[in-house]
Amino acid sequence: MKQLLERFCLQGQILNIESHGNGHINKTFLVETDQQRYVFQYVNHNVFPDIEGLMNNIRLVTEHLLAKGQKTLEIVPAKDGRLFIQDGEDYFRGYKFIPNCVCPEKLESLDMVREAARGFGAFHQGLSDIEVKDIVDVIPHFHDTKKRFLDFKAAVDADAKGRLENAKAEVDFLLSREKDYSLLVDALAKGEIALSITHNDPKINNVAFDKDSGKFICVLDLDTVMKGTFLYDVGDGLRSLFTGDNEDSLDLNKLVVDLPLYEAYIDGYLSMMAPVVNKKEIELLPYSVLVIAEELAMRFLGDYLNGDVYFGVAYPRHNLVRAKTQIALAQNILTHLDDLAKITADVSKKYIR
Ligand code: ADP
Ligand code: GN1
Ligand code: MG
Repeated sequence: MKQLLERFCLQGQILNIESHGNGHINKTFLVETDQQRYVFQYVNHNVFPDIEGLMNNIRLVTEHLLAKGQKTLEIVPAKDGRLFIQDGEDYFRGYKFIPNCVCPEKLESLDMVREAARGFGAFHQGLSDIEVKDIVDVIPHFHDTKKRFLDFKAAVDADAKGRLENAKAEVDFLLSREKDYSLLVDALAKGEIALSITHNDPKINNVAFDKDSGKFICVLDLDTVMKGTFLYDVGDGLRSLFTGDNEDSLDLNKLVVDLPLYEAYIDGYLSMMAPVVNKKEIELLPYSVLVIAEELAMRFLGDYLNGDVYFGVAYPRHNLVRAKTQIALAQNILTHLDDLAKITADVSKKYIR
């Protein structure tokens, strides 16, 4: 790795290299010189076939934020000016280390929820005027829920592994909700909501918080930035907070929509994004969580039916269990849509006049 590092523009002499963080996708290292600290990563080429496009997306997004004086990841270029280097099968890139930060794996408080949402709100707000046409889709159709539904139906029809009989109720539920799947996609296509930049992995461990103050510093892990509506991220961010540690759990009773958590997230988010959100987007906020939960349920269940080809599994029914969790969450949200709409309306009155 030292030889690879020599090919980057680093300040000072390398003193130490060690493994860093808990990411599941990339291999991350902390590199220390006598003057600076850096984070270097082997980018997962299996998940991301177009590393050039991916790094160019990150360059465009981070330059846009930096030009506005916002904190963000900062790429360390190679000496030949490229944004990464390729070494055989490996793709290697670096960022400046963000000092004094923590990226929590677990939710600790509602203040943390509010701060994480503020972080994503600041990210979206900063990017609300970027030229979206230059951003490539590193995973095409990622949140195209209508396409996800077609893929899901194809998996049901094929029943390639004879597993359909284990998942009848879940399949029926997802087939019955077809009308939800066009809510975000059609609003985008009609121009009722803005096409902008989404992060697409808005989990709490992708937010850097200041170790001392607990305030957000910036959003990390920009590999999946693509075009879309911010509602994808709000929906997915809330979805992941609601399922928390239970994404793989059989105890569906634990899965209730936590209204104070929803309020804290929407409050944090709109405190940053209120100047750029429109009425339709506000109306769709509660539905965004529903749609993303249903979409992920279709992805898990489709993968179960296909024989677990996308998501790694620890046992044969793992993806079925995961799908059940998302379905339980979606069903819970369906019974709380009025509460969520009321909270959203009340919070938005604070920020939008
Ligand atoms: P993955 O895609 O594998 O999740 P991430 O880009 O999220 O990879 O990085 C993994 C972890 O490394 C993060 O959760 C964070 O703890 C740490 N990390 C990544 N980039 C930086 C950085 N620039 N400064 C400090 N820590 C970082
Ligand atoms: C995958 O591996 P992780 O947690 O970063 C998936 C997300 C899902 C999530 C569900 C590129 O993300 O879309 O929401 O699993 N990422 C990709 O746990 O497919
Ligand atoms: Mg990460």
